[in-house]
Amino acid sequence: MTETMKLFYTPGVCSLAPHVALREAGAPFELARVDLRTKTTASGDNFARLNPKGYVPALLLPDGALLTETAVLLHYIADRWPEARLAPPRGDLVRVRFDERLQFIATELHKGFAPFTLMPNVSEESKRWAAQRLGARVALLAEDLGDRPFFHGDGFTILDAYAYFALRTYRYLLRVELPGALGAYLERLSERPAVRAALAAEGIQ
Ligand SMILES: N[C@@H](CCC(=O)N[C@@H](CS)C(=O)NCC(=O)O)C(=O)O
Repeated sequence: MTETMKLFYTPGVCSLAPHVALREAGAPFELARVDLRTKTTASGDNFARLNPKGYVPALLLPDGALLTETAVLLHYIADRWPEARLAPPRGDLVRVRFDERLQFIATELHKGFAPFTLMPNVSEESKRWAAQRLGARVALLAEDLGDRPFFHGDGFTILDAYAYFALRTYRYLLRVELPGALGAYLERLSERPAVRAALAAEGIQ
């Protein structure tokens, strides 16, 4: 049992999205760093025993419940701290469209990074194929954003938290410029106090 929530994270990976969202929400939480190679935490705990999925992010609630899956953590944070307005209210098509975009980032971008991260022995041809698909999806995001400041409405939401991780990772892994206004969008998000604090806490730039 813990007094506050505990976010299990690894610097710079997808756990950055809920980490930023927790800070944007002003939620009380602590961090536990996970070494994904050894599946142990910085304090020496067996992470794989705690989370049999073996991956981050995972959010341990004060009652001992463990939440996993980036999109689920983001929804949980938005629902738990509604005053932070990190997602539109449920019940109409606006929310459905919002969730559709979140799901797109989760399944079409985030999970598309594997050939450049986890997957062993990927051929150059497979990498080209994967890069081309990712590029097409990022182009759709650029079209979707247009010249708006955020992906939804006029304030930061969990969609931006997930997009921040995904676009930053895409740019880093593929060493490419982001299309349209996405580069400027990413730079703007980087200046947000919550994002800066999350990056500093994870020890990354
Ligand atoms: N389905 C999970 C996937 C999470 C995931 O891919 N986590 C990566 C870091 S971005 C990880 O911990 N990989 C280590 C592993 O799979 O062993 C989610 O959406 O949160």
